[in-house]
Amino acid sequence: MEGAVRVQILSQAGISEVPSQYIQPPENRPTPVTNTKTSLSCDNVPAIDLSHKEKSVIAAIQEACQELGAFHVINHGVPTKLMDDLRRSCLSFFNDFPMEDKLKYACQPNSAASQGYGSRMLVSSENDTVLDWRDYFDHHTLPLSRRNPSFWPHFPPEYRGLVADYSDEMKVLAQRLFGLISQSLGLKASCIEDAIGEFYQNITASYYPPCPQPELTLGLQSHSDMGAITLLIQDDVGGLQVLKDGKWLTVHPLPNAILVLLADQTEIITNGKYRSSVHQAVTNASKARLSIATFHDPAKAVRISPAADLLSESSPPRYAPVVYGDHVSSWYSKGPEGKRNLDALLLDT
Ligand SMILES: O=C(O)CCC(=O)C(=O)O
Repeated sequence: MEGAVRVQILSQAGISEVPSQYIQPPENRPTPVTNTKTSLSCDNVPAIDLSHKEKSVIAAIQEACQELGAFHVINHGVPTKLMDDLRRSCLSFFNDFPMEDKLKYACQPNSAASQGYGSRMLVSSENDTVLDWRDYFDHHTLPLSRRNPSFWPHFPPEYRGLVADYSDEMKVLAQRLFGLISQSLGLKASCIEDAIGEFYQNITASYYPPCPQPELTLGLQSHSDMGAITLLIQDDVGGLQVLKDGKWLTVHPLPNAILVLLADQTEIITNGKYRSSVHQAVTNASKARLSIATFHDPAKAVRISPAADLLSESSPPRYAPVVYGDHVSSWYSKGPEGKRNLDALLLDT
């Protein structure tokens, strides 16, 4: 369970071998990013310019969603300065302040998805759970009633204002993307947003300290996100990979871009026409890496099922309806293992 150990402490101790809990079984170990035979380049992760004509944007989104479930957006309207300031501020929280001060914001032990400073994502107490080489800070940002800024770092001083401003910008962008994604399937623009209802938004800053044995570890294990859509920014270090046709594509950082990752509820609502993106983060030996993911999810009580307008006799539902909170509980207790919780909802068609 969530103890006081943070990966950064291990990394800073100068160990030459990672503790055994962080060693992945051979089949899950990363392929070296430099090995171009097995790790394809990110040219396959398209960058979609949102300032182009809507018709061409919708066509590009349709292709990207069908091919990969992941794409960059550029000219997205989110101020570059805000993205840079937030990245700098999050990095400063992890790098510039004493551990004892940071631990005042520690996540609650034994509780899934509690906000705060943590390291261990799953609530499973099984000893065989392999740990991620990652520390994080998770914020509950929307609806406003979930916000408890006293739980957000008071240092560096600008941190809390930046998270609040960034939350607003991400909400607007997520709404715009849901409209475009719905239209790319011939649905009315509000279709996906209507299915999700009020957004539950979390912002998670992930910090991956240098790792002495990157070939044995993962910064974040293979998973698809359980909600509806994730908007991710990263620094220039790189380490994110998305799965395509059984191979890991490295998503090289694209300055000022925002990466869009389709998540499980969008796969259900689109009846599998669009798949959620399976992704993982790898570590490296020399440089800490930072990413900031903004998750947009339904409320726990919302029941998600394939959109009626996509169903017909020749296109029956492929997923059983699910109450979102049940999907979340299953994800946190069993672990993601790629997409096993979503696959469990697949119907025989
Ligand atoms: O660090 C990354 O690039 C991935 C983060 C991520 O997948 C997550 O927070 O769920």
